[in-house]
Amino acid sequence: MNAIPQVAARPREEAAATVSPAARWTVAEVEALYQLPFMDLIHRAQQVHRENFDANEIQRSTLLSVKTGGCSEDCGYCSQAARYNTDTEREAMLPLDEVIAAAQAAKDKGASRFCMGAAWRGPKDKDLAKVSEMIRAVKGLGLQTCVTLGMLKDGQADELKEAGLDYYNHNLDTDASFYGQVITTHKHADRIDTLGQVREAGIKVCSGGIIGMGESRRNRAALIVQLANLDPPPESVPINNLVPIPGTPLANVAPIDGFEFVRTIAAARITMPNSFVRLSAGRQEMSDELQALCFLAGANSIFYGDKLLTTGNPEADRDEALFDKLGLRPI
Ligand code: SAM
Ligand code: DTB
Ligand code: SF4
Repeated sequence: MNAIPQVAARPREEAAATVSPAARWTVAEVEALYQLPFMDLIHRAQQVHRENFDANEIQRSTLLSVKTGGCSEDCGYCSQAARYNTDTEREAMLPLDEVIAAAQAAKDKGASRFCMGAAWRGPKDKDLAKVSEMIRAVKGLGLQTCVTLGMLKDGQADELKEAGLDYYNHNLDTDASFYGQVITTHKHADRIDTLGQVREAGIKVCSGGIIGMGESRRNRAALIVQLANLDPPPESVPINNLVPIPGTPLANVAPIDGFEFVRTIAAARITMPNSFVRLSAGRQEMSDELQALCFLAGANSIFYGDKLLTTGNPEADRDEALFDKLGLRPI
């Protein structure tokens, strides 16, 4: 008998009639997803995934840190916060030719998108002009472009759009009610504000979070709700597993159980059926089997290349071998 509990199965029409479009999912509904038997949850996530995507296709983005370290913010997980004593050295902005060379190499390896990150609270106007040059050049190579530069001020998103930016990454990172335990130098609401500016400018939104920072399951469910209820939801949803960085306040947090991480991917897939869900930081520490479970739960994007921003990522060869074993195709 096929008795999969149909929690959170509210039809869209009903949701639209009874709830404002900006509140499609409740925390209770997403918690109920987490509580499903694992097999039922994965089955449900696979169903949703297959209704909206080819389940054997994975999108690949390559990251480059174009301005590393020395950041004013106090994000408790981050190697690049100036105030923590980490192994990451502060570096000046990369010259344009180095960025172009890295983007070309990423394209040659098979990435479809190139994402440039800067360790800023937000860009100054003169920084933005340089990043805009980078975007123009990377776009010129035939790659999709993404940047992650922190909080934006009025007009800055328009400038990025004008330069040819496809995606802006800006993570909600964690539940609004847990945010203050991880970050105090800016607010969850500031992140939402920047996402609004990105949307207004007609740039696609990439926004997700970090799992395994000591948050509760309820916090995880609430983060998923806050992402899914963005109107519209982000096109791209990176789910990072905390990479513990010595010297940061979160260096010694107990790692999250792998199945709980997979459940989070499944919850993201079910609540954001049309979004690419990216299995993001933390892949280097995962077995091939755990990654395969994440793909089964609906992840259909990865960061590709041997480095994230400051930490390691699986070598491209290991990813190619995994794709071969699973019959996955890059898009
Ligand atoms: N400064 C910009 C900002 O905060 O949006 C852009 C760079 S910041 C490093 C981009 C994202 O990387 C963060 O929002 C966070 O989700 C992720 N991240 C940073 N350090 C991480 C870590 N140690 N483990 C997992 N994810 C991390
Ligand atoms: C995202 O969600 N994860 C990426 C990207 N967006 C910018 C960054 C992960 C950073 C992991 C830690 C590091 O390499 O410094
Ligand atoms: Fe700065 Fe971004 Fe790191 Fe926070 S996550 S310290 S804003 S680089």
